[in-house]
Amino acid sequence: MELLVVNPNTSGAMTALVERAARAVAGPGTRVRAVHPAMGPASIESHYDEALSVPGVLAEVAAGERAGVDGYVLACFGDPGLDAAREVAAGPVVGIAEAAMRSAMYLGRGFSVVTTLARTVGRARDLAAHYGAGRACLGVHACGIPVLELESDPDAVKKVVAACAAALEADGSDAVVLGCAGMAELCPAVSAELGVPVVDGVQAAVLAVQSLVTMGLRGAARGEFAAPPPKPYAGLLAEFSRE
Ligand code: 5HY
Repeated sequence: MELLVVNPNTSGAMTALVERAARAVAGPGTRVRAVHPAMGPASIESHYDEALSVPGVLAEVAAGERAGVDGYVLACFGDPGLDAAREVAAGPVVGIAEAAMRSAMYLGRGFSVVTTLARTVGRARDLAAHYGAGRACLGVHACGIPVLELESDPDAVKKVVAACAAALEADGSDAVVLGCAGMAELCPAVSAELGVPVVDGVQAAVLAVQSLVTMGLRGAARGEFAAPPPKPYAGLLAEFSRE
């Protein structure tokens, strides 16, 4: 099978990072490619960033459909454009926030999320409620590191570990969900420090999609997630017109 990991921001370094993390857990018969759009925000840290990342996500999914990709991972913790991507993709599409939260719910009564900037905490809370994980999500916290500094900040692991330890203490939770694709490679060091399950959404999502494809399950194709009705799009979005 071929899986496409879409990094919704335009950072080549983060795309390479999520590809490494994804390939580290993909099965022997699974080919994984990671891509990012040619258009959109360098990182996603606001509702504005997220809204403007969606056309790029949908352009990459459309390219994946032309290439016959079997399944998709949206590698941004806001799961931007997830529902729209499910309308245009034949195969399953899984967002890293949803996959991480569902995985954490297997591991205990409750989990904490540690994301990047405080302003993204609300979005993570909304997603937990949206995915039916509201009761298990005992708290959402920020480590205060901007997305693109996760790789360059020499103290990133120390800061993320401290934020996770404080979250576990404050929430009384059993596990931690890392709230950014850019934290994927920090996961082993953080879990070694904390001694509790630490979930990386990139790997959780790759394994979820791989399982769905292995079971022969494709995305819902009728009703709410049927292909979008054909219509013309104008201006900058003309390429999204559907016949
Ligand atoms: C992410 N932003 O995973 C989110 C993290 C966040 O560019 N990739 C991003 O802070 O919401």
